[in-house]
Amino acid sequence: MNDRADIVHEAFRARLARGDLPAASGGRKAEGGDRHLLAEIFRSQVTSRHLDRHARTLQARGEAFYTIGSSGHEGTAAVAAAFRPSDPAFLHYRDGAFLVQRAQQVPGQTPVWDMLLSFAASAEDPISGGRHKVLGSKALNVPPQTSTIASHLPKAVGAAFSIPLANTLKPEHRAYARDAVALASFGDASVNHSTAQGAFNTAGWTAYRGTPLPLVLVCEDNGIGISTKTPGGWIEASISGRPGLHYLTCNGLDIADTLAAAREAEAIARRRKRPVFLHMTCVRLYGHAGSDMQTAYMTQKEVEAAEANDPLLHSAGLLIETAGLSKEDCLSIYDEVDAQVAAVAEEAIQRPKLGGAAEVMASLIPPRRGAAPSNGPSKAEREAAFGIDARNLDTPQHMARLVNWALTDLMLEHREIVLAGEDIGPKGGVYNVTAKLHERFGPARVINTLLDEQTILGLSIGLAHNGLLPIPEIQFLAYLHNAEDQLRGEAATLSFFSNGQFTNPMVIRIAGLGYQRGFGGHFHNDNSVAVIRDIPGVVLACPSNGRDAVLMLRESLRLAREEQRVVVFLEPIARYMTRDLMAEKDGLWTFVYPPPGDPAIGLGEVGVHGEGRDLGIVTYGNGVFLSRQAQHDLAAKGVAARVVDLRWLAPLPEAALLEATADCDAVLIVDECRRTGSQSEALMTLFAEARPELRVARETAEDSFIPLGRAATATLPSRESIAEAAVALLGRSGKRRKLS
Ligand SMILES: Cc1ncc(C[n+]2csc(CCOP(=O)(O)OP(=O)(O)O)c2C)c(N)n1
Ligand SMILES: [Mg+2]
Repeated sequence: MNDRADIVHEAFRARLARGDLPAASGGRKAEGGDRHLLAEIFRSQVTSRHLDRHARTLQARGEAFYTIGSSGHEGTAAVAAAFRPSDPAFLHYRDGAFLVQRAQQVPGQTPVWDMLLSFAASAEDPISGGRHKVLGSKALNVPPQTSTIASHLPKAVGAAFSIPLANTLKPEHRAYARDAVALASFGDASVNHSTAQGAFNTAGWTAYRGTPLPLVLVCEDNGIGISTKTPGGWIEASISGRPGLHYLTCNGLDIADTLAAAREAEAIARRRKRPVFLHMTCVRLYGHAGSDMQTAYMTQKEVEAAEANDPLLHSAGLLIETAGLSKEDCLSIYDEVDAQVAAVAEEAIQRPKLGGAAEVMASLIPPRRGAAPSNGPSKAEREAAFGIDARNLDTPQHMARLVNWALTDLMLEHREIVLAGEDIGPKGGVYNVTAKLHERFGPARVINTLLDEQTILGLSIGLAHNGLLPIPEIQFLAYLHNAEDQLRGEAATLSFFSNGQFTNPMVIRIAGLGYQRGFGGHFHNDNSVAVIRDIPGVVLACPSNGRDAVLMLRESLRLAREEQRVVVFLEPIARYMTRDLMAEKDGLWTFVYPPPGDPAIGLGEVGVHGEGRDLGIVTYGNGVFLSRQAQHDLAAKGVAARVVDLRWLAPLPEAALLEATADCDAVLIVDECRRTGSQSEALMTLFAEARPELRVARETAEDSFIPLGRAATATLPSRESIAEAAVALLGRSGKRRKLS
């Protein structure tokens, strides 16, 4: 008998039978009226324990996958008991007991059955539909979390932030009660992660400024992260003095103490709207996960010391001492639940698994939701909001102003839209795109965030959970990388792992790409979007001009609002202020603002400029601008080209693109992003597969970062290089060449 789970199991029964129970911890005492609740908590703890044990057996039989247990952390059941099931809870992976206990608060729940289905990766698993072993439940307001530690903390801050905000903005799809509290739990080692630190900092910063934030952060301190020990006293030393965070501590082995501390935390968060850090000490039993051999990094004595502190023994001792239960009562609860879990497990493993790729992928794209029809902003509202700008609505403008106006109209039309980003407030953003919005809509809807991209996206995810419609801004494309996990690991996976039950629709505006004159270097002129393009389910939009930007932003907002999509809206910085295309003062890159109600540019619709059939130039962003110039130059050489503006980079508008180039003799792909990993690779493949006979070439940026100064565009496609590549593709004469 080597498995530590068996050892702990036998020890529990034997010690209970002998009455060899740990002494009372000396922590806070339960109130008289809590006896029944403590017994219920004990049952939840026992249930979670047996779920762990049977999951291990199932895994050994090849019937369960990825077991990471809650054993030792069962004190979380007492935390759950202090909150309402309507309080959103973003849970640590060791919170089985929390989930079981919360299920007691809602009629009709079957947590054992549900969790076993998840362990068995059954398609009937009610939370992930068989996609992962996650703790979660729609009915219990527990969104599933990915296994990336700490990545759920920024959105928990956002969810807490959304609660008072939603009281003001009253979004149509609001999910949380007026006085809800957001909860998030995590391990002690996770506290060190920069994502966690960022979330604590944001929570503290927010409270320090006096902004309400009903949030409880629960640190489950078992003293170790996989094999790396947390220095004794570290959590308290590093957290307890942080400004804005109310620090509380409790003994997670003592459910009376934990319940009392959790209630205190709940009261501070709910009544005073202050963030609380609840530090719960506990133990970890059976090692980190299924196959972990603890003795590689812990002494036998340490392992046994943790086991001797089995929380179930502590709870049994407490119940016997204070709640009138006998040893026999505790033992019979333990054995009865064991038998129940064993029986349910045998049934759960029989349930169907996910079939083919289509079933797996069914929740990558969230379901559509009903959204109240809107008549658009009223005339009076518009006049008030646009103010002096209204005079210019009929004169052509550059992209920065057109995007600003589109945002204005969208914010007038949809009260639930909230902007969030660095310097987007009174300054109006680095490029003035959000100018006057702060003044027009106030600081609640135009949030000047602190300087942390993870916070910006996490905040937005949390807002979206509560029905608000965030439009976060990342100041420069290169800085998305500081937070890409919030997009890739969090926002994009939520629908997938929750079988479409939880969503976080948003439109992330990012200023990016190259060609800025006299400014930048590689961070302000980053030219790769590979990291966005390959995320399943995410829409990537990239307008090339102001008119398209308006019409695509409206479509992006619709995709988020009605289809719950996560959209990245990439704005080419270099075109923000561009007015002219061919010659000075020609004004060809300015456009009259298309009023609300004009048909939007739908997802998958491409733009076509010109009718030339010799060559189709397929491009996007700045490439459209340069290709239009090259188109002009090529015409002078007798080459009739058309420029096809992709507009949408992910998913690629394949059908529309093939149609737009169907009668072209050749195709030149102009891609301003770095050759490796650029959209040109996908486009070359598309044409090779769809039209193998077609002559196709590409003109891309070099695999280089962008330098400063005069050489700023040296590695990028240019008007001249595009024309040259076109001529080379078509043959020296530049004349149309018949296909053989
Ligand atoms: C960002 C990230 N890095 C690494 C891992 C791998 N990993 C999973 S759990 C874990 C340790 C977490 O320890 P702690 O926060 O103390 O939680 P515990 O498992 O002890 O409850 C690590 C390193 C991960 N999941 N996510
Ligand atoms: Mg730990």
